Amino acid sequence: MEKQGLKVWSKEEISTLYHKPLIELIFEAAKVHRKYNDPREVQISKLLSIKTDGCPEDCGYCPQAARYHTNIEGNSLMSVDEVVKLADQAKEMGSSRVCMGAAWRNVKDDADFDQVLEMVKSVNKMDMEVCCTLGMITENQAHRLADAGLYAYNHNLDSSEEYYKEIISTRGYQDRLQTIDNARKAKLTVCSGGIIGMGESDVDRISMLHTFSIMRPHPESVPINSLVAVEGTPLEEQSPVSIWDMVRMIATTRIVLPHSSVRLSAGRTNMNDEGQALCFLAGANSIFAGDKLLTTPNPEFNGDLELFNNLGLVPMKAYKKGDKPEINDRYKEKPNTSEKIKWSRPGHKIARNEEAKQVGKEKKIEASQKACKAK
Ligand code: SAM
Ligand code: DTB
Ligand code: SF4
Repeated sequence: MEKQGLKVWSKEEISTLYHKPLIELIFEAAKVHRKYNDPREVQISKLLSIKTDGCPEDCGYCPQAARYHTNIEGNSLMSVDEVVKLADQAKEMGSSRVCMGAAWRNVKDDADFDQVLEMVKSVNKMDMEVCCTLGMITENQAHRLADAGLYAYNHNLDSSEEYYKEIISTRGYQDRLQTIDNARKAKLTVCSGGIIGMGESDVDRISMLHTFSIMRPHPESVPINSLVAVEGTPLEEQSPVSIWDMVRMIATTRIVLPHSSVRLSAGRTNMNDEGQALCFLAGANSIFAGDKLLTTPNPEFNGDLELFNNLGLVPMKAYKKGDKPEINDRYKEKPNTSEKIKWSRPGHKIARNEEAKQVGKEKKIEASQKACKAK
């Protein structure tokens, strides 16, 4: 059965696919990949953490949640000039897309948002695809981002609706879906994916893919992250996912979402070149390049270059579909104040999040006592 030209997948069908012998699954995914993509092209994207750390949310995987004690360096919102400088360096190194991330729960209609809109406009003018990931956004905010020249909005579902409750208590899954919908209403392309290795089951991974598969249209981009377990976060003790799970997830995503760009995202420092080669064979269309993701390490650029050369991969150009957004200066207009959205806050207790928060509190007290003594 098809809906709007796309196959309607049942969870059982996705499960059958996911559990195929890996060698068969990779072959099938590679065939789909060749049908819709040039298999030699891989997009190089650059992540910029435009506002780091101090986030009010309790995402169990995230080193930027203020309540956990992690050793990352925070920064307030970057200047537009700094963003342009970094985007320019990334372009020199073959990046055709810049993804700007902010450690926010949701966007507020304030001077910081105005500054982000200027960043979007500036990077669009550099002929790079611009993506933002700023937390939850309203429809009006999505329109302003689109008018500033934003190409994609990233908002991950991260896991199944059921498992999401085990990871985050400060916001609900429905709000994630609402934000994706708001981005769609503004005709932004959607980037939404997930993380594997958080202790979820295969059923959760399949359920997340099913949620993407029933979206019309499918998300244009689907990042697959493997958890980077950071000390101080509730998930610090999770062991790394096996490369076979990563390849399996990428291959299944490629088949279920044949038109989407499947992004091999966080977790590459745990993968060798051969493992990554299998991910490209199974349909991965992009990587993040540069030695840092948002806050955690990523492979060195020269190593990636060597990998591209060895495999005969070439960096993909920006706006391959000829769909560069035009800038409309109405993005500078004041927000629509009649738009009142209340994002939810489930507030249930997640034991490991509570524990990490308590440790965080103790570490902060310890640090301030040390600072007092040193004076
Ligand atoms: N605050 C915004 C939000 O949560 O939507 C945007 C930034 S947030 C860091 C973007 C995404 O990074 C998350 O949805 C998650 O998928 C990914 N991420 C964060 N920490 C991660 C980790 N330790 N390992 C893998 N992916 C991670
Ligand atoms: C996505 O799915 N992965 C990227 C991007 N979208 C924003 C972020 C990965 C972050 C990994 C942890 C860190 O470096 O803080
Ligand atoms: Fe905040 Fe985003 Fe990190 Fe969650 S994932 S704590 S919302 S920065």
